[in-house]
Amino acid sequence: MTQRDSRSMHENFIAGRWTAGESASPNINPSDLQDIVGLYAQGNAAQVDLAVCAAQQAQPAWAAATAQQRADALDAIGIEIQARQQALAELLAREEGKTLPEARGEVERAARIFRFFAGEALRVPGERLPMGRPGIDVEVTREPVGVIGIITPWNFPIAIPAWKIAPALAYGNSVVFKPADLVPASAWALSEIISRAGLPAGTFNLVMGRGSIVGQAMLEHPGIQALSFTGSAATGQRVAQAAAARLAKVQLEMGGKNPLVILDDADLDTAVECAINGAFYATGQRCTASSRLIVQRGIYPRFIAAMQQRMQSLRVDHALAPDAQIGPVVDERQLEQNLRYLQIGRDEGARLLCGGERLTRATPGHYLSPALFVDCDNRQRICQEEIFGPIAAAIPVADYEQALAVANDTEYGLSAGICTTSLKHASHFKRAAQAGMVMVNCPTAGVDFHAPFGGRKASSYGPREQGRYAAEFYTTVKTAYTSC
Ligand code: UN1
Repeated sequence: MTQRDSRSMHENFIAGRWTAGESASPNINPSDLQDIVGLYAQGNAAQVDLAVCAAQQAQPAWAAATAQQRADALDAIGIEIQARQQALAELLAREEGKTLPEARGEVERAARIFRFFAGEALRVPGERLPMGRPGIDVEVTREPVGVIGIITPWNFPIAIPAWKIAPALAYGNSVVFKPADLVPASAWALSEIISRAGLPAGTFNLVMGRGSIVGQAMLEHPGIQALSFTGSAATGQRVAQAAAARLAKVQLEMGGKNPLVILDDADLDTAVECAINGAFYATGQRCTASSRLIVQRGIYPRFIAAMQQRMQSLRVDHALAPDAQIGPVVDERQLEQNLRYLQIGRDEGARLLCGGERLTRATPGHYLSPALFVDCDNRQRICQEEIFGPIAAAIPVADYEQALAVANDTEYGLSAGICTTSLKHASHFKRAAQAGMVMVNCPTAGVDFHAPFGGRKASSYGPREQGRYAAEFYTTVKTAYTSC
């Protein structure tokens, strides 16, 4: 299986045809560096150009298809993803290092997103306004934007592509899709399913390869009217600048430094579960991860003791091991970044209570035990900079007011959580947290596909993703006046 896969070449999909790249690169399993998931094409600027031209040519026919035809295509994609859930989950776990149950959940999410947007294709919003002037009818409709460039990160190899591609297609746009270079297998499998859904050739294009080559060519291509990007804040800035320079529409989802506030009156078990899940599941590699645990002093010693105990029982192992709870870090570079931040924390005087050690397992992989810094100060770099690994910082605070101030004292604003049994504090936090998403007695990570997703400050830029709010980015509004 491994041998066959490692030899098989996975090509780009351009203008309805599978097309070899300029070169190819191996996709390596972070749980077992000897396991090659497959060879994946590396595209170039010329292939981006071919894909954009094909997308431009195909888009009018796709926009002219009936809403029912678009809905049926998206539904068929969702149904096939669901039917192949186990195989797709194994592939995802193998290439990214998420545990199999987490991968299964992600694949299920991707399937449901396609099925949700199948319905949305039939519910494109529009309205007729009352006449402002006598005899002049006013209608507001939403039309496709045109060609959408989609650039996705490595941490959700199928769900994030799904939540950008599904609405793009539902609303009648065509797509040029570049998945993260580290995890092309799930993206390729998804593209293969889409390639058989009966879309006009060129409506959907896959160009795999490096951000600096394929991504850059997409940013600069005048034929792409809108760019949707999820990734680092630094790259997001470059995407925004390139989009602004040629007046393309842009939607950015970037980093987070999400606070989870734990008040004295919190249910301890709930608080520990939220913190463990939010900080360490998916190896902490989520922009919604709870990387700052802001804990009131009355519960602080009990909370820290319970965390330490829970952390010692967390099983870090091969993503496909039956009892693994936390998989490996995605690659060597990311592991080195985690180790660097562990050192930065120590140098800043934070106390590393437990974890943060490289682990060896039966197969060679990037294993790291989840780490908890305690007695932290929010001004420390480990409390301000996104680490994107299984590392959390606990910050003691005196009261709710201080907790809120510390929670908001960050350049990011994606997700903010609070564990409390006080309705007063929960209600106030929902209003006062400077974040796009607020979680009460639930982890900061893990969101629903039918609700808007996005943040404030340096976390997000442009319209929200997901749910019916996705229409804002993937359509453009037309106002029609008719004299009657
Ligand atoms: C989630 O927490 O369920 O890159 C989703 C990320 C986010 C998605 C988080 N865009 O981590």
